[in-house]
Amino acid sequence: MSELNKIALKIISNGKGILAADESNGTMTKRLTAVGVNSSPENRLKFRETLFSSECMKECIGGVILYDETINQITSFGKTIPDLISSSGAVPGIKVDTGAKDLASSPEEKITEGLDGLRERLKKYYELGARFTKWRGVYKISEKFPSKLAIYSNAHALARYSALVQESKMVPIVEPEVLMDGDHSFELCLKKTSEVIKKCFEELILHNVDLSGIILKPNMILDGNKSKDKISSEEVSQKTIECLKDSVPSDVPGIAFLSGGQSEVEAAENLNSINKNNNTNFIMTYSYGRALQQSALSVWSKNINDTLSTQNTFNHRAKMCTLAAKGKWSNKLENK
Ligand code: 5MM
Repeated sequence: MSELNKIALKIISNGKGILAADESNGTMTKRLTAVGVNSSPENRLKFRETLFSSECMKECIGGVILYDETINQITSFGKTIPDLISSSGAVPGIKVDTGAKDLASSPEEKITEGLDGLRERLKKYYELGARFTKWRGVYKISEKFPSKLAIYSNAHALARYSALVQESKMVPIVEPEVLMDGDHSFELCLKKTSEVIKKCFEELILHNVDLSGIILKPNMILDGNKSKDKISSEEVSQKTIECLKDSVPSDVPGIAFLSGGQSEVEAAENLNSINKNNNTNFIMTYSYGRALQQSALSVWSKNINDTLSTQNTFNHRAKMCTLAAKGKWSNKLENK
């Protein structure tokens, strides 16, 4: 077993999942403003250290994805953030892309940037304690999108990023996200997601990336968020598994889904069905941002000093997601 494979398995085994707390300052400001909290570096740290000190960090969370500001912060009790995360047994990770920009010659689409100077930044993050990284490609969906150009250029960037990350002895999370925005059907989501993931692996293989030392972070197969239809949880799991079986090489140890705008309960229910029906060798778990933090943020915003209530809310969400990662979640447990 390679060192990279060991790290990947430590993050995603035994029902553990990933907390995606890597919102850039722009996104975090939107989230905090929406609940009436001032987005200062101190408040961003306070919310995040409250989550990272929660009980569920030991049982449920295998890895935390951080943003550059957070990985450099010191907690109110004097620990570095990576030390706080490691002390619960979880692995600190870091988002290393610098965001999605308009794609030249197809400006309605995006290309993710951040390759310039990446080798040097990775060295610094390793020294700070990071052992895995994340890079997200975003794809607009409709009959004509994503274009071949967007599919190819994002796959190429994801592969170049992954090769550099493995050279720095860290595990790359490869996140190709076909967005939920639109009135498209789940059939179109299946077709486009398969095309996107297949191209990613073509490029990863071309760049000699060790597939046993990556984690794939894809979207689930869903109807668009403006569609009048809504696929059932059972169908989500069947179509998602069909897509991954057909497009992901078997060397990949695990798949950690993004929540993509699903509600907290939907994201747990769909992951649960996926695990109940999982007939592959892939570990299937979560790497949720909104679907792990939304309720906790709302509770925290009512009193930012109420650590206990915030942590209780976060503990419950993480526990539900971990049950779902084992196929043991139920509505009854959700409402207990
Ligand atoms: C946590 O949000 C991440 C994006 O932040 P920026 O847009 O500020 O860079 C995002 O990459 C996230 O990690 C994934 O999309 C998963 O998050 P969700 O909320 O979709 O589970």
